[in-house]
Amino acid sequence: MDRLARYAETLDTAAREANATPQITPVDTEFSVTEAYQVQKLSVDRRLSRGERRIGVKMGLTSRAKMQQVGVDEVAWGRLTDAMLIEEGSAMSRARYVHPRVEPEVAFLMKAPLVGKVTAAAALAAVEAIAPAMEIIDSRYENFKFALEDVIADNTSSSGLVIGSWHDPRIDFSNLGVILEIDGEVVQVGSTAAILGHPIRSLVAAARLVAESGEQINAGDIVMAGGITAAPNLAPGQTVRTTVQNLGAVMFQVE
Ligand code: 0L1
Ligand code: MG
Repeated sequence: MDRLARYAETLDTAAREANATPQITPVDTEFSVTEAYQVQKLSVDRRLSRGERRIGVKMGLTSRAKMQQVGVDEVAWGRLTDAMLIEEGSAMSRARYVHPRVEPEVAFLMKAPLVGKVTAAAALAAVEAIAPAMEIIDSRYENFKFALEDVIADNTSSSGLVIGSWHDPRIDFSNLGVILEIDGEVVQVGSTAAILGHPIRSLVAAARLVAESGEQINAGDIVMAGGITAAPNLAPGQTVRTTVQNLGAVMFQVE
């Protein structure tokens, strides 16, 4: 097994067993972003070979705050499978994750493919619907610490998603107020504008980045646009709710 396949196996096992693993970059100082995306694909391919189904992509590092935290000025993407879906209003098991956090987001449902360099207008024309959403991020690395290459290899920390009701995308969603509540207490407040200034820019970036890996966004795909606020830790017993102005609320429980 070559080194990239070894990393993919380690990260896949860490996710399956909910056990943290050391970062790659402190030891393999030559590990590149291109190789990291190859590891991500190899790792998600292992999931697909176990019967999981690809359902779309997630965008990460889409806010200035997140880019500064990781020390980058480029967004990253990850792959979503049906096993990551948490039904709206249901409970997720904390024990299945290493150290999960939650991000309020919006999600796009695609009605047409998007490939490579596209305009914002073309991206919007390919959107069937928009929904309030939350992503469960769960770095498989110890202490939730990583360099850019590490986090890309780790499917950009993606591990779960919850989607609310789909809405007609022909509304102005550039600057909608967002509230994240845990147990009825407001813990984060933000705006969809935190996603690259306008969430549609995240979809434009997704089309470009996914094409760089030789893939495309397909009709029927879900695209998670990116985190809107800081991501609080999740603990058993919590009720977590995100409300997006004009799009309504989405919630789940932690058990
Ligand atoms: O979805 C995100 O923006 C998170 C990307 C990875 C960084 C992190 O895990 O905080
Ligand atoms: Mg996210």
